[in-house]
Amino acid sequence: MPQDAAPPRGAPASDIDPFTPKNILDPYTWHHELRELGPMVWLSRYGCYFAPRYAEAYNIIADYQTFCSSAGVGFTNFNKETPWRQPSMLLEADPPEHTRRRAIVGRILSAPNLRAFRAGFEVEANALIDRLLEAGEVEAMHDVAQAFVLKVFPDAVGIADGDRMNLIKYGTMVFNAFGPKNAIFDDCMKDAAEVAPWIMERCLHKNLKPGKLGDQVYQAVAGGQITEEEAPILVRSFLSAGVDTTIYAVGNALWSFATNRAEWAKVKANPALVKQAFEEVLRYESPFQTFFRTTTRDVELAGVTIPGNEKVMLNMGSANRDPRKWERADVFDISRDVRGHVGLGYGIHACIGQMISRLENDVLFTELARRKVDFEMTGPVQHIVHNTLRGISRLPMRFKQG
Ligand code: OVV
Repeated sequence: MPQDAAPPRGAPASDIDPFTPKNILDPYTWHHELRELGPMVWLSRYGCYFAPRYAEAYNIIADYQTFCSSAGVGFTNFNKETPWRQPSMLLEADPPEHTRRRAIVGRILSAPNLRAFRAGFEVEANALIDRLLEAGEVEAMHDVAQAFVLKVFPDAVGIADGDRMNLIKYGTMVFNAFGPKNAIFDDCMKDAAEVAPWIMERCLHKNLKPGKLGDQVYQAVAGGQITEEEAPILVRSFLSAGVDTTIYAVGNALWSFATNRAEWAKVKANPALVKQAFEEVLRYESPFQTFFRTTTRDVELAGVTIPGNEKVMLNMGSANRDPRKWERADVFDISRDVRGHVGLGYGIHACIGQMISRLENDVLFTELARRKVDFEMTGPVQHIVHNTLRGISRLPMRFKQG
């Protein structure tokens, strides 16, 4: 798999493969090993560098000119290989193009512009909670996380009902494609020929409900701020980035609470803690784990010289559990000072959808807490085997009135 592997200069090498099913299912063991090995590690199997600790990950994200995004934020270097889809105009772009587009989309996804959605999300959350209490035992990924997010988020974008599982299939492709082209990638790309055109069709103005978030992107075309060609690709970003991430965040939150019951007890006693608890979920079980940057020049970092046009791997899950930064890093503690976690990245490429994702989580868990709902595991959890995301595929749970 190595691309044209450059020799490591001053970096310790490791032959750990972050993308085996075993290492995907237990990421924290190899994160720990590689953080201990050094601040910059050469992954010999892939011919790329990895910055496993918080400090270097932070510095790399900050220096977007040296560590660029336009060559892709996956393992594939767009300077050397053609990407599987037209690059994202936000994620896989650099200033100045990125800056202009981000300003427009950022306004659409800003907290003030999203406020109008809260009441509707609350209605959906309460209807869902009624169903959960009625059912008792559920598979919470399907019956809670997917049920809620696949209802409220596409509605907010203005996507018609029907076939919404395609959104999950597409997100799975997009995020797995950030990894190497392994069996995980091949497997999820099987449906690409049907699902990718379905997504692009949903991004056309005529298929977006007036007044919702997708339509608002097209309003910016009318205002001359973005071009006609950019609009559907920007709407595509909503559908690429907003579905799986939030579903797994909800699942990771449910699981973190169910396995740390004292933390849920705190939230139930004081629903105002939901917001800070969610930040701790993003630190402790970061849904978006692995991504890459590409060097635009030779650069020295932590005593290691990285040549230009090389991939550098980052892992937010590893940075978010670096004991150099966090006390009791492996403990889920909603009372900790969680500021500075990089679960949503930061800087010019910080998650642009974080306000709507936070809103979804905030509404769901606030309503659960306000109604004093309890939930517990009724069987073993099963995590997803995924090149990029940390999430759950099976989460058997019982919901009851606490
Ligand atoms: C953050 C993110 C993940 C996946 C896709 C995109 C963004 C996009 O903009 O398409």
